[in-house]
Amino acid sequence: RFVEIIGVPIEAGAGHPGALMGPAALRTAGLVRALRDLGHEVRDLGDLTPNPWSEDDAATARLAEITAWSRALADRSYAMMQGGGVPVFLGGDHSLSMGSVTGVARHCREAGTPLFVLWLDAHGDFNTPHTSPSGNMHGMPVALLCGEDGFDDVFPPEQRATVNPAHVHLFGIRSLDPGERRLLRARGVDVVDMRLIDEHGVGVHMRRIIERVRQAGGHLHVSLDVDFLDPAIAPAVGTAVLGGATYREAHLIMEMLHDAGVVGSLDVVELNPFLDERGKSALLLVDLVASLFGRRIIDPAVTQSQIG
Ligand code: DIR
Ligand code: MN
Ligand code: MN
Ligand code: MN
Repeated sequence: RFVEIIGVPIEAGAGHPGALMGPAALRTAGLVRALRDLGHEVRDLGDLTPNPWSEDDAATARLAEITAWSRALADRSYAMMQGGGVPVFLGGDHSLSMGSVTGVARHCREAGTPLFVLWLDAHGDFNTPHTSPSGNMHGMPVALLCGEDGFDDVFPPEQRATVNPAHVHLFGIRSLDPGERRLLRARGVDVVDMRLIDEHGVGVHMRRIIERVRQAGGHLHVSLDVDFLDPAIAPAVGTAVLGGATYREAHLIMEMLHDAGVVGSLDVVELNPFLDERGKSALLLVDLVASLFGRRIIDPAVTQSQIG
């Protein structure tokens, strides 16, 4: 299968400006070349352009902008899925997943394929307009995707994705707001927080999640928020939280996902190049995506022969 890349330069969902430069920074860091070097056919579709939105009312301008992007992206994401490639959505802030996953979910629903979501993030992104302390929509996409109330402006109900909350795996979590924590518990979302990762290691939980997707014959959508990573290795985020995933934890996740062959679509979001240190975070993200698409330290046949 070929890989199809699309930039989604939106920052209206974040509290700090800068994420709209994310797609450009990921391209500059060599994303397309890294995937081609692995032997993949890669098509770069450039950046998405939404329909114009009205900014007359300052109070609702950000909502109007996110709505325009979400609707355009849901249509494009669905078309990319129907085309048979593996779509990679370059953010842009995490509100873009409202559109990307809505399109993926529509494809999966029509194809009768169970959809699972792996959300790699410091945050739960399960706020609604009623629970959000900040009002920033990058903290809300999982709630929208799981059918929570308060999002009728973004998608009319009949166009809304309905992702089963029991098929969502939040991973790397270390910051939840009180309202979203209550909602996550009530909806039965699987939350692998940093405490569980520290105690068991990422491998245990990744094996559990991968096995579940495999047994269902499912499609796994991976949504990678830069703030999943520890800010020491990925400083280019507006909402850094200490105690994130290490370099090897992140690579191991990508390597296991590649070997399992279950990933059908990917978001790489929240990169804010304005806050980066000489491209360090962008380069790390490119390396992680390369691991997800098959880059490995040593050929598995060689390893096998050495361990018998
Ligand atoms: C916070 C931060 N929970 C909010 N969320 C972020 O604004 O809802 N998500 N930064 O990535
Ligand atoms: Mn499919
Ligand atoms: Mn986050
Ligand atoms: Mn996020």
